[in-house]
Amino acid sequence: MNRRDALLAGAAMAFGLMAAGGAAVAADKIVLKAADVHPLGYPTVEAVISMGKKLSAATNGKYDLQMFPAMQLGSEEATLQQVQIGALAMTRVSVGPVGPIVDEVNVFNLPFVFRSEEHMRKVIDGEIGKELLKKISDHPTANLIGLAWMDSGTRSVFNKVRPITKPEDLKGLKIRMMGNPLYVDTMNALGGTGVPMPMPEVYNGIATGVVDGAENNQPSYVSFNLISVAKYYSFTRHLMIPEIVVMSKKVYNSMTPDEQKMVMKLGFEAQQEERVLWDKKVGEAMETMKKTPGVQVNEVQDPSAFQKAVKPVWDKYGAKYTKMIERISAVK
Ligand code: BDP
Repeated sequence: MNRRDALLAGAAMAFGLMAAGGAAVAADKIVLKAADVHPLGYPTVEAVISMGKKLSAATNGKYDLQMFPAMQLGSEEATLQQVQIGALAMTRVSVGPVGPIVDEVNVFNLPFVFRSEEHMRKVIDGEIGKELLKKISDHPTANLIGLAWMDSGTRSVFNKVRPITKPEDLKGLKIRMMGNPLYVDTMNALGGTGVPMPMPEVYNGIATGVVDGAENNQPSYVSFNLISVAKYYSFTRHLMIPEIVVMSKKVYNSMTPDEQKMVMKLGFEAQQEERVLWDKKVGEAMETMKKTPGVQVNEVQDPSAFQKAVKPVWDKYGAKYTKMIERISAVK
């Protein structure tokens, strides 16, 4: 490369970086950086990697996706901020931390809003799912593009003190919740004390007794190794929070209209692929929970007692979502 070419390449690279941020331009290749708190092999991570491979193939190698898994880039709140400013191209997060940015999605964060996982999948695949992704993309200051929903099963409480069979058992227990006031209120309504804490701090938080436990789906309980610090896993099934893949608006806007269409299409395919991997992962996690010494898994006595307990949360947050809640319930 002569000096002029080198200068031009340097300028192109700088321009690319400025224009696209999280999309680093190397020669004629654009690397889209993506993040996830989960490790390689976890359904959400694999589905996004597969989406990247398809995008690369569809654009003759113009785009490549580089995944930073396992909290390498920090908490979901941190990666979301990086996507918002364009330092990262994509991140897969829970709807939890998106709620404080785009209020409309908080409807999915209401406890017991879905009847079953099947119901949840129908909702995210249908009109409502598309509409809420668009709300994220259309939000004037979020700087995010809603690409896809993913399945994250059902969340239940685990702790290191005792099995939870009824809401009263949560009394006096400090339970880590994701950083969204709605969740803290949910845990308080269920009878425990909700403590907001980013995921990277949870293992130590439980190990050192800052909190007594947390709540999550079975795969996360196992893969974040929380199973080794909190032995009682109780099926309270209080939250069913979909995951979401968001892209940086800055990066998206740097793509051609055809590429943008392609990304949206591949997003929906990733949504379908992830759930196949998800069902398998839940089965594996349940196996691990059964055979790990000391781990006790229990059903609660009366699931409706937990549903009744969260009425104050619905009173406080549900009103503004009345129409959307009706539409969600109407999905059969
Ligand atoms: C897991 C979600 C992940 C969240 C985590 C949490 O997949 O996005 O970060 O829960 O509780 O189920 O923070």
